[in-house]
Amino acid sequence: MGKLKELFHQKVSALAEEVKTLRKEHGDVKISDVTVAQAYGGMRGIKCMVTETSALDPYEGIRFRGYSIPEVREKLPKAPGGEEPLPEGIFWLLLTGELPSEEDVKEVTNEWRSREGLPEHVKATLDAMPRDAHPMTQFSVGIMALQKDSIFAKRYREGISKYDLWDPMYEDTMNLLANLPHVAAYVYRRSYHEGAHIPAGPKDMDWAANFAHMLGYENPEFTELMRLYLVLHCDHEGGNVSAHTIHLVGSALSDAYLSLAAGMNGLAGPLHGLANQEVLRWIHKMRETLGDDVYDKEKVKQYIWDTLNSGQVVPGYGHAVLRKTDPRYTAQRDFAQKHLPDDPIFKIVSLLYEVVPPILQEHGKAKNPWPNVDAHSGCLLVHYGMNEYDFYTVLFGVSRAMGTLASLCWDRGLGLPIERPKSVTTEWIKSFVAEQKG
Ligand code: HAX
Repeated sequence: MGKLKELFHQKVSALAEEVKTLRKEHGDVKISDVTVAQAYGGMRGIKCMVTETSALDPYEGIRFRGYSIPEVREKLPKAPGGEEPLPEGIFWLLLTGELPSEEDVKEVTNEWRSREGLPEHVKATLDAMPRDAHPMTQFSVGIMALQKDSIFAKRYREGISKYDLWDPMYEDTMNLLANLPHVAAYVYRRSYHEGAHIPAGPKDMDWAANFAHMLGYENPEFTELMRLYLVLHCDHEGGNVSAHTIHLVGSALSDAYLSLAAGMNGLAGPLHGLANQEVLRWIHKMRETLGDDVYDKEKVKQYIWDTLNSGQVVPGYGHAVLRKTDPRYTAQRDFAQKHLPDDPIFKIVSLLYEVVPPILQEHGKAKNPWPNVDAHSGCLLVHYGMNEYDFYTVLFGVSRAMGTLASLCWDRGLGLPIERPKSVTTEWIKSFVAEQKG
């Protein structure tokens, strides 16, 4: 057993014992009440599930195992000569709760790179799809095609103790993470580069560098961006649509492939991960409409009001939990200020940062007028030549798989049961309310 798997098993076994005691001794302690508004309103704020990998504070933003984004950028190992953290390191942190050493990170790179390689049937499945099928649809289909080789499904079929399920879940997780950049690059090259695929790079290339290489980008700054991008999008506690879906589907003991594909279909919604492509599409339309006036504050304000008055959302702004600027936005802004301060789209993104929040406040609906992660990511990608907006959410998906699959390993290690909340009818709510009031 490698060091990562052993450390994970040690940690999850210890916590499983603690949780057993906690449930036995304090199982009846109330941690949340539910109002009628919450039952109709997307279950906001109800504390009713457990996710170990990260926690989101409305004002401070995400912490991965207790570490903020600036801390993660500072403390995680970097590639030789690089300044951004390696995604292998964040995966180690998410899975074990411990900061990895350079050696640990190398172990993950070696594991992933040794497990990579798309089976022919996966390529044939993707090749059977129209090239203009949305990249997220292709990505999800590619993940499903890989499911045939699920070790979890095979071991379950053979008969496995429920106490050992963490093991094949870990194996599926590692195989999936090894191959997701390959599925993503395959989709990208067939959709936008006439199927001119690029073979994987040398085995000592880190995960993100190899991904950038297979996508067709050799600029070292783009590689650094990929490392940062893949770290920033990796996890956002458990209640967001993609993470929650993966946790829910996994609770039926569906394997990692089935669970991840389901979550990716949720990430493909425009109010969630697809917002990153929508931001660029919206900015592009604004440029077309305003022409040379695109840097004119008053014209931009009017364009934003036109969007709101036509009943549409301003993409990239607002959040279900956050109540301040997303630190993932700030980290990307920091990258832009360092590497592309004069980029014309970065200038628009910066102008929007000034102009959108007061308008959303005046509009009076959005509880959070500040930008989220998706408001910034596209502008960085366009700068390095990735103009295919529809592909952006696939990059998000490759990253999000790290946190959600690490969580799935914990779910099975902790022996969490099938998820089954209670739903009620409006008739039930009406009579319950009448009873309470009357
Ligand atoms: N533009 C216009 N209206 C907005 C808005 C925005 N950016 N954000 C919220 N609102 C509106 C909502 O549509 C809602 O209107 P109604 O009362 O008419 O239904 C009202 O303000 C209250 O919404 P809220 O409580 O502030 O926000 P929600 O928790 O319901 O929704 C969303 C959170 C992120 C979905 C929302 O802010 C939104 O639609 N933003 C734009 C899309 C976007 O950027 N999504 C990505 C979010 C981050 C993410 O998941 N990344 O993957």
